[in-house]
Amino acid sequence: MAKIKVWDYLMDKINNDSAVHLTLVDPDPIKQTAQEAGIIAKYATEAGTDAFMVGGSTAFGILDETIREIKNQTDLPVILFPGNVAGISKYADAVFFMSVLNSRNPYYIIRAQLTGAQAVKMFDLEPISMGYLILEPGGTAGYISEAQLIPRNKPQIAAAYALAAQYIGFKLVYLEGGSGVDREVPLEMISMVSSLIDIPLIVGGGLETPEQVTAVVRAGAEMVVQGTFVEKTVLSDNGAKLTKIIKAMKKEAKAKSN
Ligand code: 1GP
Repeated sequence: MAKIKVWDYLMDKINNDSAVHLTLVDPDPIKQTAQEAGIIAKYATEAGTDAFMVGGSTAFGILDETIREIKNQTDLPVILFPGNVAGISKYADAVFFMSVLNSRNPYYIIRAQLTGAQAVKMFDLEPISMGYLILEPGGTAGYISEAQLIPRNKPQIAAAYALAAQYIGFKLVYLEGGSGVDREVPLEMISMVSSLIDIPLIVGGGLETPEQVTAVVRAGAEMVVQGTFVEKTVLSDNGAKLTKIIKAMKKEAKAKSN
C-alpha cells in the first residue's frame, strides 16, 4: 500500500463500515512457514479482512520473512503486534505501540517500549498507541507478560482500566483473554468497556464463528481480531469460512450504525 497513514485508514473503515476485521499472523515457524503466511494473507485479503497484525508472545526469528511474504500477496496494511522488542521489523507499515497495562512487571508496561522506541523511529514505522488488557484465562500472552489477569466476572475493572487508558492518551484499547483460548471476552465486559470509552475498542481471542464475531460487534467492539481460526482454516478451505464470518460481521456493524 502507498504511504497512507494506517491510523487514518482504520478510522475511515470504522466510520464507513462501522467495524474493522484484523487478521493476526503469528510469525512462528512451528505454526507455519513465511511462505504459508503469505498464502494465508492472500486468502484473508480475498475474504475481506481489512489489515494484518503480525506478532506474538514469542519471537523465533522469521518476522521479517513473514512480513515480506505477506506484502508479496496483499496491499493491505501490516501492523506489528510486538510481544517484545524483538517484534519490531522495518518491513511493516505501523506498530501497535502497546503497553500491557495490567502487567505486574514494569518491563511490559514501559521498559520494552523504551528499548524499542528508537527502532520504531529509525524504521519510520507509524506508531499507534494501544492500551492492552488481558483477562482470564490469559493464554500465552498473559503468562509471558506477567499480567494480573482481569477476572471474567469483573467487567468494571476492565472498564476502569480502559477509561484510564483513554485519559492517559492511548488511541486504542485492546481487550483479550489470550490467543487460541476456549473462552472469548464476555459480552457484558465488552458492553461495559465500550459504553464508557470514546476511543475504539479491539477485541480478540478464541473467536471462531460468525455468531461469536457478530456478538462482539453488537456488544460494542469497533475492531475484531482473528488469528488462530484463520491460521487453522484458510489453507484448507481457501478462506470460505472466513469470508462468511467477515460478511456477517460487516452486516451486523452496518445494521448497528443505522
Ligand atoms: C491474540 O486476540 C488475538 O492476541 C487473536 O486470538 O488467535 O484466538 O484468534 P486468536
